[in-house]
Amino acid sequence: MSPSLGDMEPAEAESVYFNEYPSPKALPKHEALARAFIDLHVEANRRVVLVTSGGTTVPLEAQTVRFIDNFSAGTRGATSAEYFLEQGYAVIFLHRQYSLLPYSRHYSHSTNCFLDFLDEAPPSNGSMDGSIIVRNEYQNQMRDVLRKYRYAKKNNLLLLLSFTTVAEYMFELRAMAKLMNPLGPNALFYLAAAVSDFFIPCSRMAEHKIQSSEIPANFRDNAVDSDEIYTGENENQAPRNSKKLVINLDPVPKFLHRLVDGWAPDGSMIVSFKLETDPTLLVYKARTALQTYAHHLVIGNMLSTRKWEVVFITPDEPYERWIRVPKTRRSKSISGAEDQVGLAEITKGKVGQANETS
Ligand code: 9Z3
Repeated sequence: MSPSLGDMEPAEAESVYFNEYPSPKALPKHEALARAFIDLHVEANRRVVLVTSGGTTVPLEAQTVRFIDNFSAGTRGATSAEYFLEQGYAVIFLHRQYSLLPYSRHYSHSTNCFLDFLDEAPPSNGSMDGSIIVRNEYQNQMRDVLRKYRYAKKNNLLLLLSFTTVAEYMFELRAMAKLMNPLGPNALFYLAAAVSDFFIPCSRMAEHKIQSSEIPANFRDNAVDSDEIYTGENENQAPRNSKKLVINLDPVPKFLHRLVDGWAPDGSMIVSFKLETDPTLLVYKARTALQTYAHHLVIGNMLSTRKWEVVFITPDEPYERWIRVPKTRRSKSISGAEDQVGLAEITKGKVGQANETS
């Protein structure tokens, strides 16, 4: 049996993993865009942050009908990107396709349909139809968001790049980190994306849609009748005619090692997130991650309270610091878009600020 990627040295796991997958089709275009973006900001001596956001998918079939998804709407990433822009960073926003984006997040996935923000003005100059305008109650907030969005666009401060699968995410992360090398200490990595821990290697993935009902024998290759169907096993071990689906996943190599030791520029700052549901594990897991990968900051959050509290785990004092949004500030914005713990602290290069409690 060949060794699992999880048992290999990080550098070996890297070469095995990246050799197994074809590089994403969009990668050359993303690299060209990122290179131009980074050159511009190196020239301006501006700090650049790579914000990753949203969940990765794990396809069950090469021609994918079914996939496993990781929880994340992209609120943390999109909100934090706005804070980074406010603090003068240029932002590469590497996000799950169709997840929340900076600025448009206030309207795109809000409790209102975007049409609810609009109105028709009374017709003028003899016209039958009035212009479409923003409703009165949304004018101020929308003007503010629009100005910030326009400013970021006009000054080329925000680059949007998307991924879907965990493999695409890995290729993009590696490519972006390497391209960011000329930034040196002006580079920051803020890894809020919810990255799957398990995947099916290409070599063991079913090509076609996994069948749940009987397929006549003359349509099947090497099929064995059984009550179970296996995916992630070798093709000839996998009965194609069955009732139960058994999925066999491998661990995704821990690429944070490679980011810290190989891909990211010397002197850059690396911030990762740790998501848990069991409160007794959160601090332990976040601290273990920090010790294992030896980066700069792990931000721990619980699924149920992630919008109101996070814990910063640092290698130096204070080691553990909780930041909580007081109950009175937990309201939704006028658009209905939810806000999150304001991680302005990180964007200022500080850990902890006004709304913290311990
Ligand atoms: C997070 O923990 C993010 O804060 C959330 C944000 C995904 C909870 P939303 O997008 O949610 O605002 O809905 N991200 C990191 C999750 C993750 O996959 N971390 C890995 C782990 O926990 C380490 S890289 O093992």
